[in-house]
Amino acid sequence: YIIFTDLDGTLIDHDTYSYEAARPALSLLKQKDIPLIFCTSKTRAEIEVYVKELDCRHPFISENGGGIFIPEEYFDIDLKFDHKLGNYNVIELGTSYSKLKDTLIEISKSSGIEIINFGNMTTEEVSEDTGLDLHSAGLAKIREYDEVFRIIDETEDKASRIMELIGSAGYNHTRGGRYWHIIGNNDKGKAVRILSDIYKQQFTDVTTIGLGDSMNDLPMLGSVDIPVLVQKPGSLHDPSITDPKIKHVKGIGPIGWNNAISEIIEKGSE
Ligand code: 2M8
Ligand code: MG
Ligand code: MG
Repeated sequence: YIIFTDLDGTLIDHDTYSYEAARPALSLLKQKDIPLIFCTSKTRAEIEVYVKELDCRHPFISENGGGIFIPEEYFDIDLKFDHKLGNYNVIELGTSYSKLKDTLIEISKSSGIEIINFGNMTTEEVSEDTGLDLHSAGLAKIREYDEVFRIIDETEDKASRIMELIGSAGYNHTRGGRYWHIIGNNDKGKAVRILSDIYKQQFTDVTTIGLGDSMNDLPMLGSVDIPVLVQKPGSLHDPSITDPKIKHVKGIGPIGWNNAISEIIEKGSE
């Protein structure tokens, strides 16, 4: 097995950002040496905190499939990548942050629809709005491939207008647990397929598992062998996700994560 997982609302709790409830399954993966690959809308700087804390030295995917970061010498095969950054070989699928941010601001101005985006929020404001502590909020602002925003006094009309304009500007959008995102020609699914193919070159027998909670996880869930959706606060599964192939597991965020992984891995090794 290899496991692709979303972070916010999936491995970590939507409100407390804690993964405590997933500890048992996390240890099981360590014990069995199963690669755990973070695939999130978080930034590289944010993900690196989890890489350290969980001592999870595997490749990871940042900002909704914008970048794939592969530790040097992780694979033995001859890897095709775009550039080196520190100890990573980077496969870049996303569009530069400054372009995305400028386009978004332009769209807001021309449409007269007010938005608030991470680039125009202070670290304090990001912290207040997300519940992240100040340090983590700072890391969330170090963006490379994805701008995060809210629509002020959002209505369905305003949202569809903004998304339409993002489309005509040649970009894409997605939605996480709290925010809208403007992204380039990337999504979590594309990145998952590329990285899965690399694993398959190195190891013959690879079954992929994917876990998520929100709409931005759909492309990832569509690109793995075993797709799992955890519950959102209120004990509901995202109602916009209806694909019958996706396993709906009981448990909010990390609780559902723990249930699903324990079940799949233990059953698989019987
Ligand atoms: C943003 O991502 C979440 C993911 O679901 C969202 O869209 O609501 C990202 O900007 C991420 O960098 C940040 O850590 C997170 C905090 O909730 O919000
Ligand atoms: Mg999420
Ligand atoms: Mg996410």
